[in-house]
Amino acid sequence: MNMSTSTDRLTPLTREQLQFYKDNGYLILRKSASDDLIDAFNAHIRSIRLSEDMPEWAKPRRGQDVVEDKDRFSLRLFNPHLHDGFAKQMMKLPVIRGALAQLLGDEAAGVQSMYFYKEPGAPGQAAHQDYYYIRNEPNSLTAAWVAMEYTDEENGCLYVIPGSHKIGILPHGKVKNLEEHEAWTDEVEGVDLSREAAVVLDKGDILFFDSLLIHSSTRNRSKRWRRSYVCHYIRHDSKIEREDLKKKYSLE
Ligand SMILES: O=C(O)CCC(=O)C(=O)O
Repeated sequence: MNMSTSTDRLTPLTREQLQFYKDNGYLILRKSASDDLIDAFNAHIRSIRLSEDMPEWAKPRRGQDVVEDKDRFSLRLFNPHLHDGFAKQMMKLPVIRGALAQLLGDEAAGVQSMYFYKEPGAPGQAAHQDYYYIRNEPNSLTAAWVAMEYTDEENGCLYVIPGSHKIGILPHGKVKNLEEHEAWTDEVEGVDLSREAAVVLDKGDILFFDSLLIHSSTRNRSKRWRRSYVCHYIRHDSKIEREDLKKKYSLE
């Protein structure tokens, strides 16, 4: 990938924020995407899901037609940036590009995107480290989790263990609490999860986190959705193992 190290990108992070990220493995940039932009993207995804001939990539369940109308606004869209221009532009937000370049020391490239509806009643994801799922060398994997609406403990916000990115990669096993978490993922083992702290975000806030940070989310116990757009990035010169995520998207 031919990527110049351009100097015209944003540098949104202060020295204090960079130090906070180094110490804690995560960082919140408040109100970093405008309400207008978030509303437009939510409406765009909604229109894709409302379409009578919904493309295969956008379906809540691959290979299955939508049976009930409420299913149109459920689960997630996996890797919409591969198929949809708006989703790709949201992956490339200048503030994200700039922050990642500061965090990683060089230009980042996008490798994965997920738009979550997390509808009322939907389970969360058990505690894990993203590097367990997305191996890359040298490891520079970083997430940008954009709140597409207000998210708190009630509608299934993210929880993190501050500083846990310093422990290194840990073994993962079967999910323990199936009441709370999806069964198809794995759960980190040998960690005191009582240290997890809720990350309450407003619409347009962006949470950046390290691939070794232990994080999870809880079931949505509210009557609201918990929409989020979560993209994963690596430094442009890191190499990724998974075939399905091999395509790197320049953020320029
Ligand atoms: O948003 C969530 O509920 C889980 C997302 C997550 O754990 C991840 O993207 O790694």
